[in-house]
Amino acid sequence: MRLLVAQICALNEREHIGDVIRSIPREIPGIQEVRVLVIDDGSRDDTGDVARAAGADRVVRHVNRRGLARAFQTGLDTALEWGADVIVNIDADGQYRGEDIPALVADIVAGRAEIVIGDRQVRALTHFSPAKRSFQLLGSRVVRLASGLRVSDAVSGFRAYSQEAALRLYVAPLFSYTIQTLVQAGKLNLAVTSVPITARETPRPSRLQRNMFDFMIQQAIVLGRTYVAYEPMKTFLGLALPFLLAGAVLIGRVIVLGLARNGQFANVPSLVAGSIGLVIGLLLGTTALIADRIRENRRLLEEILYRQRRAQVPHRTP
Ligand SMILES: Nc1nc2c(ncn2[C@@H]2O[C@H](COP(=O)(O)OP(=O)(O)O)[C@@H](O)[C@H]2O)c(=O)[nH]1
Ligand SMILES: [Mg+2]
Repeated sequence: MRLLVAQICALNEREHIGDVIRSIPREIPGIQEVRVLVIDDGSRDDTGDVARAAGADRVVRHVNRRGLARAFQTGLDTALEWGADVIVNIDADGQYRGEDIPALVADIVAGRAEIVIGDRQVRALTHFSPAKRSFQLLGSRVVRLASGLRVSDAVSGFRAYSQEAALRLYVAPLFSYTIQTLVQAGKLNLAVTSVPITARETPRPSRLQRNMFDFMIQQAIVLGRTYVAYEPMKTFLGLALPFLLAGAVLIGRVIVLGLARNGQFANVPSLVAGSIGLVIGLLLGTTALIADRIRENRRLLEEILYRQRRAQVPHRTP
């Protein structure tokens, strides 16, 4: 493959980004050229200058902070403009080792995968508190259910994407890209594998999460929104069904009791509750139909976006 782009999304990372950039190998088996791309998300410090001095080939700057998800998409767009065959995302805080990149991209270079997740082996990460470890493992389990993928470390920021995967993915400007991209990859049937990597301790305060609880809520919102966009029928019919069933049972009860009393229909509370259940169920059912049409629309838009981006990529590998 011709070009590997290592992209680094950074927010106020002057202290660590230089070391990260210097740790990225410029020669990787199966790759002709390695370039480093930094997306500086409106840092208040001199992250961009430090990155350039450390050897970054390009620093794209958002004048204002637009968030990690948006920065990630800016990175993919820029790397594709360069004609990247493989895009590696690595964090600016030194949590991941540039030295692990050759192992990370091996499956993509060999044509065995379209996305490779660097698996931090969370179970054995002693610098994570037991609570953080449990929540991360639980989160990955939920992402496995939602995406249908066998991923063991869903929020790892150390990943590699093939050009095809980068062309197919579209990251909405929500909280973060990690879970969105996995749900999309699962629903778009991209080939995802994991390789074990080393994760270092990063003592500086997180730029992304205020605290663990906030992080979980934000990620749950991202997961919910992305899942509904791809599985509207399952979601809304799943919600409608209990209401329809409860409504039918309650109204059935009124009718059966009424018939047993020779047509004297009495049970008003059941009748009211049953009717409300049926109405809510029907509304959710209608929502399912409309959302399913919107899903179809999204499919077409994704295909248009894919073809348009593909047409703009220079030097495509056959
Ligand atoms: N562009 C951009 N990057 C961010 C933002 N928040 C975090 N990052 C970067 O995303 C990576 C992961 O953030 P980090 O603070 O290490 O998150 P944590 O590892 O989950 O605590 C680092 O490279 C950060 O510089 C943001 O709002 N915008
Ligand atoms: Mg970090």
